[in-house]
Amino acid sequence: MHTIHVIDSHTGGEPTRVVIGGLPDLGGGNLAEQRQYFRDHHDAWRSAVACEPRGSNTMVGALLRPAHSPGACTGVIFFNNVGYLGMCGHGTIGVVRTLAHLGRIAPGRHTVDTPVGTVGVILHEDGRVSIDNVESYRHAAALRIDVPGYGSVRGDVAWGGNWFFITKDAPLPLDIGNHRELTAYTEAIRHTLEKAGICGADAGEIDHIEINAPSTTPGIDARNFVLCPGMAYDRSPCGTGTSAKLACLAADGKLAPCEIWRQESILGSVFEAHYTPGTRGVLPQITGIAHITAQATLLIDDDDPFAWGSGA
Ligand code: PYC
Repeated sequence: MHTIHVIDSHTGGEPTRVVIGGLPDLGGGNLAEQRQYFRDHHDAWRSAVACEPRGSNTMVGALLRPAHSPGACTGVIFFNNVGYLGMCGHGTIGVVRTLAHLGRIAPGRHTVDTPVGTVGVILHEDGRVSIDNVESYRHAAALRIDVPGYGSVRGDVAWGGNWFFITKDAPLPLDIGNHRELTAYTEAIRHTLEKAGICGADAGEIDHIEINAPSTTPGIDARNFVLCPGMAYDRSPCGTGTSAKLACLAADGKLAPCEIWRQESILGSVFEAHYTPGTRGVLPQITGIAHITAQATLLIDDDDPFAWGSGA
């Protein structure tokens, strides 16, 4: 029987499972190299943690690793039911809240190493967490694609720690009751991009599709629906998706530096965001809150036919 120690939380409704012990060693190297080693040699452990029957297509795992850069409070590798993420905004908020729950960090400023760079975080006294995300930028503006069954869709390609296609074009209102139709639509966009060979910089796969439209909620700027790589929608406003959106707003001159942008998710949970100018794009800061939901030991019994996860 193998045992894995985890702490679960959710950020605006989106789960994060922080792995605090029990996974095999990933050797040395930076976080990107360790993520590659995880993928090449120990991928079964990813699916044991994130896939059914212990996880689901909404689960984001966060494997804690020793800090790599001087002064960082931890390193982290994010993964899900189908693979690995560069960065994860809601997940970082979950990691910081988990470290506070474990008594490993106090309120104040810290840094966290990820495979796509070191991010600054602030744990506020009231439990909210701010992330100084990696530099985010727009790669392509006002791209038009012809999506079978839906017609012409216009959107931007932007980096926010993951690659996003962001469109305002929505076939239906962004209401939770429409989540099946919105999932089908965003899946069709993803397949169209794949078929057309449309990528981010360095052939980066665009594996997040975001519909972002003005919100009808007073005091909120926009509502989004984000399709994640495992084909589940993000219950949170998506930290990396909000960062990519800020980069597009800044590039269009529609949001000034330090101006607050309130982004709500399809569930109505909210991240507050702003940016300062970067060299290539913007340096976003995203603020949200996570709540701890469980502290558990996962058991992996080799006699169980689904011990290492089932499906995707
Ligand atoms: O918050 O960045 C995020 C995120 C990515 C995938 C799910 N959530």
